Amino acid sequence: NHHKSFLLWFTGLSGSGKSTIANLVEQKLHQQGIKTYTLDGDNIRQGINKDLTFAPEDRTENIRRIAEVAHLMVDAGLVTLAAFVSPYKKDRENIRSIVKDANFVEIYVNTSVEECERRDVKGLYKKARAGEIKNMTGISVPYEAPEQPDVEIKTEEESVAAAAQRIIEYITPKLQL
Ligand code: GGZ
Repeated sequence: NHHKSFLLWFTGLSGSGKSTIANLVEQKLHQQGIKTYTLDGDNIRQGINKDLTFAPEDRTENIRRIAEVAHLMVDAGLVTLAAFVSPYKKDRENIRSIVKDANFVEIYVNTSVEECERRDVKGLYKKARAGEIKNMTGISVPYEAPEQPDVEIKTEEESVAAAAQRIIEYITPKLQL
């Protein structure tokens, strides 16, 4: 039952599919008897980070705190999943230095802004276009795409099931102590 622990970090635009894929990966890990925890906007931005906005400097602090929490979880032996827009390259490099490099897996959920806007699950893109939301990633502030992610998922070409399976295949050999 002993295995290495990891931080699986999902980055991508709002509505790209990060949480959906992370949730399926988590389910598959559970089926292998692996204990996990998933950090996402729902349990972080309403809790420890409820003082933070979407201004660039607050996003940096958001990611830093999440990385520190994830570090503790990885130390405790959990395979930790994190799904955050995390739009800035510097912030993602900082995660790698907080959690040990060998324990960090960067997963780029690459869905075009056109497709995210078409899906607009939460109506945020519409609000951003109407000027009701400032600092909307992909619309009014940039998303800095990873250049060398460990895994890249193109959701417009690959199903959620196939993407989750590919992530499992990537990490399975790394789980052995
Ligand atoms: C981006 C926003 C914004 C703005 C609210 N820009 O699809 P969602 O709803 O569930 O995921 C998005 C989430 C982004 O929070 P993160 O903590 O992941 O962002 S970051 O890593 O950049 O700190 C979206 C919602 O919050 N949301 N306003 N302006 N996403």
